[in-house]
Amino acid sequence: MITLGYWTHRGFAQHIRLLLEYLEIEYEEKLYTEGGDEWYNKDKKELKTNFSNLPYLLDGDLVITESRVIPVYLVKKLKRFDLLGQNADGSFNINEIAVLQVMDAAKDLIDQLNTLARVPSFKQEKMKIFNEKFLVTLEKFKKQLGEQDYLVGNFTYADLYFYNILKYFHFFYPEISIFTEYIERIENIPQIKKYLETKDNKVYLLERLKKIFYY
Ligand SMILES: N[C@@H](CCC(=O)N[C@@H](CS)C(=O)NCC(=O)O)C(=O)O
Repeated sequence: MITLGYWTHRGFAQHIRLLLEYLEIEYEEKLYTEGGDEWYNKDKKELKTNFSNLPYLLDGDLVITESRVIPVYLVKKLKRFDLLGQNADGSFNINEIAVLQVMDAAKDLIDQLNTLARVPSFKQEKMKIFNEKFLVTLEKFKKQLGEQDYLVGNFTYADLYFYNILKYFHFFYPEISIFTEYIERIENIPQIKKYLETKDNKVYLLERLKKIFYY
């Protein structure tokens, strides 16, 4: 059985949860209470890896950390190379590079949001910040998406990563409709739909963000 360890919120694990659901992999979650001792004083020390962190994934004796690496392991394990942008047999396809580019650009975007939304003046200045900081990057993603259904054409794990970031944007900017059709498309993927209807928003509330951000 696969175990995903993380805090009781979305954070760096949500796209992995979505991928596990998408791939219909049986898994259990080890949820840590933030500020609790169990992670820092016990499991973090005991995890058999040089890079002990949250999230982690356990698969038998294998311990994998790093939130953008865990998805690679999962899709390789299931030989769903298409989800990496590769050809179905795992051979090189230029889309593989596009997936990595999109992942890096998306990481920069969420890091930026994460930083700026913690500034006390964020609430007052959020529209100015949106126009000055985020719009230009979001426009790039819009261009990347173009008329395609997904970011590199076919569905890849980068879509789940980017989708999760869009949900954060939606949280901070509910008045702005961005990537609405794209979000709907992802939320209508049967496995994702089922997850959203059953598990999502029960434990991993975005509402929690209100406590840590100046919002
Ligand atoms: N580069 C790592 C960063 C992981 C990270 O910063 N995890 C945060 C939660 S978002 C944490 O609380 N880690 C627990 C720890 O530092 O022990 C990744 O992407 O997985």
